[in-house]
Amino acid sequence: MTRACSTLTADLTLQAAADLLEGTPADAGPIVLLTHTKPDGDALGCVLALTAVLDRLGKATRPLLVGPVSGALLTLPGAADLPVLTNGDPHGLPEPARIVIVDTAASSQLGSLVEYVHAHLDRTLVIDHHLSGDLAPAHQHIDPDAPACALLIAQLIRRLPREAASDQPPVPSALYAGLASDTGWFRFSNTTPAAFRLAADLIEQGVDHAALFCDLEQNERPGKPALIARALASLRYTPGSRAAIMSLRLEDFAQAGATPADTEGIVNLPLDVGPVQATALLTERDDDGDAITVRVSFRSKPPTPAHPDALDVAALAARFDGGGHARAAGGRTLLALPDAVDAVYQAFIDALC
Ligand SMILES: [Mn+2]
Repeated sequence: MTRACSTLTADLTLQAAADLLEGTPADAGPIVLLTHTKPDGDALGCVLALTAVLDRLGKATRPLLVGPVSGALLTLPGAADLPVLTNGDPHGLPEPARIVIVDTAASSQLGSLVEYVHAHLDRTLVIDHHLSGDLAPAHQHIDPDAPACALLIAQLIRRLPREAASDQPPVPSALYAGLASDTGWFRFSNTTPAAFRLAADLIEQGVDHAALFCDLEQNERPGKPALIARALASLRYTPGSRAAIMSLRLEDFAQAGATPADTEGIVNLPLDVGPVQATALLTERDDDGDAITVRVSFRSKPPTPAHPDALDVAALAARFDGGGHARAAGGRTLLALPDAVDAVYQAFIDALC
């Protein structure tokens, strides 16, 4: 086990972060670009955009993703060229001049790269919009008000020299993918005026937003509708339909021809029902070691004039060995699925009374 080297973290402005990257000599080793495991659109888009502009500045870059990466995300222009570490084997990583980590500052989200990062914290720059990180890199720029890390990367790369051509492909579509995915395609409460302004800039730079939506969001596998049907068949409401619970057994996945990755978005479906304030989706998983575990995903609606008392599902997830955000959180339990459903039902009853 590599011991973490202790560093004093300097909070950088985006200009200082841009200067730090621009000033990294190409002959000192590569700039290694990393993000969290199972990258989403924001994580992958940021790595893609930053790699492209640093390449144009003549830097030696070494982007590296820890998979799996969804097939939909791999349709993003340039994404298929990014190396993906799938088997968790981090051997052969270079001695970096710089490590840049985007969209996370949490050791637990680095997968098999955690020791590599801990051994090089003295030359690591983190750009992130989450508050929950435990890494202590030499340099960081953390802005929890940013709707997506892509907004921070967009502002950083504008501060690089013109040769970085930060408005040229594949950068605009990569940043748009990040911004759109973290704001729920501009529907979530984190969709700020700055998010819309950046989206407008990126569309002016040539992003075909309708084509991106089609490739990223309308790209499910054929097993998905069968899995949705099984989840909806399990739907159970608490009294007054204020919360909804769905569950999927291992055999549901097998019979639908679906995988756990296909559950993406299913938890949101009952939120379409007016009185429903919160939802949970429980899924049986056998990829966590010997025992079958049950993953619990929670979602809740934001407060509205009609329903001012929104449910904080992070507090609910804490009852299931998990956590997250007020609107989206998750946990897990070793209870058998029917017992887990009852426990979540009771947790909703307790929280909504
Ligand atoms: Mn993000």
